[in-house]
Amino acid sequence: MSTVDLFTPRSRPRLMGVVNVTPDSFSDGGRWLEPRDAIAHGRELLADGADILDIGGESTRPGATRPLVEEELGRVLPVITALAGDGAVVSVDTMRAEVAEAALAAGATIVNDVSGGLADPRILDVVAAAGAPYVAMHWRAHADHMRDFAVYDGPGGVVGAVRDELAARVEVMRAAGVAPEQVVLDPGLGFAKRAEHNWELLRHLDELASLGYPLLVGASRKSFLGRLLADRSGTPRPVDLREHANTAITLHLARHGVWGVRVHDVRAAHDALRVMERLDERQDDGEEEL
Ligand code: PMM
Repeated sequence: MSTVDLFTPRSRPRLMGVVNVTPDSFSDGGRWLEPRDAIAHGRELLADGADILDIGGESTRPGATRPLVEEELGRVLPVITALAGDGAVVSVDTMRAEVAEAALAAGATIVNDVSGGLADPRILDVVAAAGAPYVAMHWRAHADHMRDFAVYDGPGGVVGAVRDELAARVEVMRAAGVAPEQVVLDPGLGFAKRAEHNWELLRHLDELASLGYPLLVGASRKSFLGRLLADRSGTPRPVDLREHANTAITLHLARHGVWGVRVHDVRAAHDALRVMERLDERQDDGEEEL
């Protein structure tokens, strides 16, 4: 997919495949820390049907401590350079202006900022100057204490709070010179959210879409799925056995017309979306055998 296709309407969401170049991400920490492994993994995700590769060098798992900026740069830049060099549409998953700027210079197309510009407001200047698509996620605090902020007791509950806080971020972005056409919003499942908050947000995507921006959602491998699928003793389903549940969520997101879905297992999501798309075509299916 070329950059120009990023915002053209299409019948299914774009698939953003996750490449975490970190030692400690909850979903796949340490598996792709070597640039060579991360690059090979990114290529696999492309072959599986990824439209975008999301390359990140900072773990946001609850309780994680932050890497130094030099560490983050050292992790992501070689991987971005190689995969963008292959022609992939790359997003950089970073909260830091310096990393976003270097990533764009290395060939990244999109800036995916889980803090929506709160962690490092200068990132908005970088995005505005580059004219780059900007994914702004709902966020309240860094990973080491975000659990303390998972409180949504206003009248609109979690959905109203996330909608209003994202709308406020959009105002700040626009004041910084970010064009509305650049913006994608994300409810930030699992970030200062408890399981019930995530389910509520997934049930009310329309209210978030009413802000008028494309939506990206990432549920893949998150702990609310592990909790849903816990065994009889209450032990959460392990991270790598949550994929079928995530596929169900991907289809739910597609039915609600989201712009993008952030996943680890691109093939599972891709295949499910192809089936959905085929069913929606309603054409004469000819003489195909069972
Ligand atoms: N989740 C994670 C990291 N980056 N970016 C966006 N836009 N949305 C998300 O939900 C999101 C993200 C954490 O998950 P990981 O450890 O699987 O990367």
